[in-house]
Amino acid sequence: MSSSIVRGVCPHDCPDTCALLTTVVDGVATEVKGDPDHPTTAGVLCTKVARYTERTYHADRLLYPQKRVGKKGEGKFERISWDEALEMIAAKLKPIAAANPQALVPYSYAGTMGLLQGEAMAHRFFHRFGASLLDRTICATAGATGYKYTIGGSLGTDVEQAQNGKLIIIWGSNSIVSNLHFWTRVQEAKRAGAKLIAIDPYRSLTAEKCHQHIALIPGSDGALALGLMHVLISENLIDADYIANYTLGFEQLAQRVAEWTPERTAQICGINSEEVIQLARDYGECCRAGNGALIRLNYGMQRVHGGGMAVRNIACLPALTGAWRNPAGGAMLSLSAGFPKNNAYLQRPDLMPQDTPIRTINMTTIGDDLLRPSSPDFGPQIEAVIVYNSNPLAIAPDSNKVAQGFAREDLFTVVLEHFQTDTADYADILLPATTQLEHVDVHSTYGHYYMMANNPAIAPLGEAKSNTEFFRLLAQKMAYTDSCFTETDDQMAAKAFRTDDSKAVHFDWESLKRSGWQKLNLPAAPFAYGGFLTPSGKCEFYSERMLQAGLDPLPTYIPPYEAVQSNVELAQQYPLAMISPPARNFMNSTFVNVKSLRDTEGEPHLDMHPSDAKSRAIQTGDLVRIFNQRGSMQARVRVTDKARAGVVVGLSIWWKKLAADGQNANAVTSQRVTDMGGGATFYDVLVEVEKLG
Ligand SMILES: Nc1nc2c(c(=O)[nH]1)N[C@H]1C(S)=C(S)[C@@H](COP(=O)(O)OP(=O)(O)OC[C@H]3O[C@@H](n4cnc5c(=O)[nH]c(N)nc54)[C@H](O)[C@@H]3O)O[C@H]1N2
Ligand SMILES: Nc1nc2c(c(=O)[nH]1)N[C@H]1C(S)=C(S)[C@@H](COP(=O)(O)OP(=O)(O)OC[C@H]3O[C@@H](n4cnc5c(=O)[nH]c(N)nc54)[C@H](O)[C@@H]3O)O[C@H]1N2
Ligand code: SF4
Ligand SMILES: [Mo]
Repeated sequence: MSSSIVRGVCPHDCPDTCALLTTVVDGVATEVKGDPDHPTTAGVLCTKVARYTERTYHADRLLYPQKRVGKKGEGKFERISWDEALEMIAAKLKPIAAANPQALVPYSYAGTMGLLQGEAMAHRFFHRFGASLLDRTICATAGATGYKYTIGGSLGTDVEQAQNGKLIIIWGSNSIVSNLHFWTRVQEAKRAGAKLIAIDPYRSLTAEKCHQHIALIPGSDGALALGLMHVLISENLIDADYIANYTLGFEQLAQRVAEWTPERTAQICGINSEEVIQLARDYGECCRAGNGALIRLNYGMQRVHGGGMAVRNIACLPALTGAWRNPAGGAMLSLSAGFPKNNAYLQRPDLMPQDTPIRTINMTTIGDDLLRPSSPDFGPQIEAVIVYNSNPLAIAPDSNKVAQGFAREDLFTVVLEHFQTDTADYADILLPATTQLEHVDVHSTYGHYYMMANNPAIAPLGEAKSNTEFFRLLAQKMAYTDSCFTETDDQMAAKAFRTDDSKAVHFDWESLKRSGWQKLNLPAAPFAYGGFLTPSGKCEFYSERMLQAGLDPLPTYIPPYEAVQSNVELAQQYPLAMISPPARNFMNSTFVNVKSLRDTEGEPHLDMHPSDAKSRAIQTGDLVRIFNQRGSMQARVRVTDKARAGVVVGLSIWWKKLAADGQNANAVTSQRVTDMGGGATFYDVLVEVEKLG
């Protein structure tokens, strides 16, 4: 019997990016554990990944290539060989390459966050082909753009400081579910006397455990931040010295927020003016005392029309009060800009055709875009899609449109997957992909500052191939001779970070593979002495770049597209706001097919406030139909005051085919995009709910 422990990293779209230790006995992975020595993982994994072997060795794993034999969406396939599969794909792609390469579109997101199995060989292939570019907006671009205008880039407080905070505001995030290792540190801070405040329309698992919960109306966060700035300035709870040295546009900001009285703010947010005033005082006084005041803002607030502006407004707060001075203060959204990724090398944008401008397809609007004919405006109709690391049929908004698009008989679809997902059912060619236990990868993260290495623990199951290997083989079939298509994963990993950047001078792939993780060189408090990444080097309360982009250069409030307050007409038909944030036991739509985890979630639920349930004669346990102008889905109701009145909550994202009616929350969400960054507006939705039969 041979037994070993292999160092790896959790590949999922989670800020924690845990260091894994996989036990392998006679070539079989028997257990996956968290590395006790890695400071942020601290030996703990979430329940999903603690069961990783269950997912890896799942009886439904795709093990060999297949071609479609039934109708699109039916999910009927027949086994073929890898060589046949690659020949068939190349035969479809070659005429497209000759006529109009932009008719090919990649569709991928964060099934794995690895820099290799994500966008390295894949990008090289699509760039060389001349395919359309994909704008990966489905998650984070609204907030990232708002944050960037204000702070300059995705940098913030080091999570390893969070336990030292005295006031921690968890704003639009359910940390217990989606950021467990941050929550552990928050607990430590709580034990040391910190105050915890959650800002969330829903009393989430996390909000339940905070000292205070401010249950605002979805999409009103931008207004709340304006009201807080009003109180901070009018009560002089600001840091004049920090403002004078490290910010731009304070006078204009003060003028702007003068109109945002606590009363006006409270009315828009659906809360009390005392809550606005008290929150501002707690925050301002904590900063004044020099204590760590940390805002953990996350994506909850930015999946609405004004999501980018909301993040921008909140990002102004720590500069206004000098919270950045304390390493445990400041703000955390994504920390991804800490990593000097060598994208020019990994992704080779220089391979793109230089003679024609390449169009960009927004992944959020894939439903409409698949249904668009050729036009001078749009360019060529989409003729082929290669899907990897994503499940658009389940996760993209307005999914009836997405299904209609992928059902097009004249569309050629390749899907690389671990399982036969909702999307795989629409594939013409369905290919088996390796999991993190079966391939090499190197990772940056967005929730801590460690570079991470993943060693393969076991051989690929069946005939599964890694994404990099697929694109290498396809490049060969397309007769691409560029040497970058023969590089191995190890060769690519060795150059993943730029060692000419002081943050990663010590990066060495061979030693990273042995240690598993290595921290970047970064100061403890990133903006204690300014040094923002904006053009002015200051925190920009006033942003010239926003003005140039046609946006208000100052913080403002942008109401939701669909809300009782801002869309009175629509609200007469569909009076309830619906949000569909992550369920604890799923990772987006990943893990929904792992029975033990699905059983824990039970079935699709809808949490509904007693007043909304009563007026519709709905009780706990009733099956209901949730619907609007775009579609409908069924769910089992839980009547609970966890949901604020007027807001219904359906934790997501279910596989549609594993739901009784073949639908999920994205049947009702819309393809409209955010104010900046072209992001999805998943939580900007009005619906009506009725009891079924
Ligand atoms: N277990 C688990 N973990 C995950 C994921 C998962 O699916 N499952 N997904 C991963 C991914 S891809 C991401 S992007 C992150 C997401 O991480 P977060 O952005 O932290 O998302 P959630 O933890 O769902 O927290 C969002 C919270 O925002 C609230 N919310 C909704 N609308 C609003 C609003 O308008 N304003 C405010 N203030 N709050 C609002 C919701 O009720 C919810 O409690 O989590 C990652 N981690
Ligand atoms: N209603 C609603 N919709 C949402 C959200 C919401 O809160 N509400 N959240 C949105 C957010 S934040 C996000 S990030 C997106 C997530 O959208 P996606 O990134 O598409 O996430 P998943 O649903 O997890 O699908 C990832 C797929 O990649 C596959 N995969 C994993 N590793 C590999 C690999 O190495 N190779 C290949 N070929 N495949 C692999 C997995 O099996 C899985 O099916 O969903 C969005 N959709
Ligand atoms: S999903 Fe997040 S918490 Fe769970 S193991 Fe992966 S990185 Fe850690
Ligand atoms: Mo996400």
